[in-house]
Amino acid sequence: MITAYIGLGSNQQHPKQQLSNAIDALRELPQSKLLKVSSMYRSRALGDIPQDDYYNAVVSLETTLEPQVLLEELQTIENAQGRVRIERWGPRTLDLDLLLYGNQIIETPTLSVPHPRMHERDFVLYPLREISDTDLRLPDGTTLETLINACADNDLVRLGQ
Ligand code: ROI
Repeated sequence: MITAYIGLGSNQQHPKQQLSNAIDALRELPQSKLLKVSSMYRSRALGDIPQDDYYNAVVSLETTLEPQVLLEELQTIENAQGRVRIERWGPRTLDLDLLLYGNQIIETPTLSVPHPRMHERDFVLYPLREISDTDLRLPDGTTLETLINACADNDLVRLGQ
């Protein structure tokens, strides 16, 4: 069993509902058990394209799915919730990012774990801290606390569950 962390984000078509539907779908993943769900957070859109605020959350799950298979399952959920990828940094109905897969480093053409931009995203790091053990580290040994201290503030607001 591996513990994986998944980041959720949405800024289109009732974002809170999108996240809640995605969490329901994640509960149904094969060979997996959803462990924890963070609070929801609202954050300003990162990137150069002006767009609506995002809603973000992070979940942990225990799984025996291989990372590539887990990625495909996440993409299936994204597609089922009507994701249309218009432009790379543009608005999205649902984004599911595989942030961490145990302590593994994965580099394939379709998958990079740890997620290469998680360290600059307060909307990933704070919810991750909420649901992880205090000693969570990246595979290279960096602590989550170190990442949080170095991360630029982006007006993150923690909402209720
Ligand atoms: N900005 C925020 N705040 N949250 C996201 O989930 C998010 N996702 C993205 C981009 C467009 C980079 N900006 C984001 O893909």
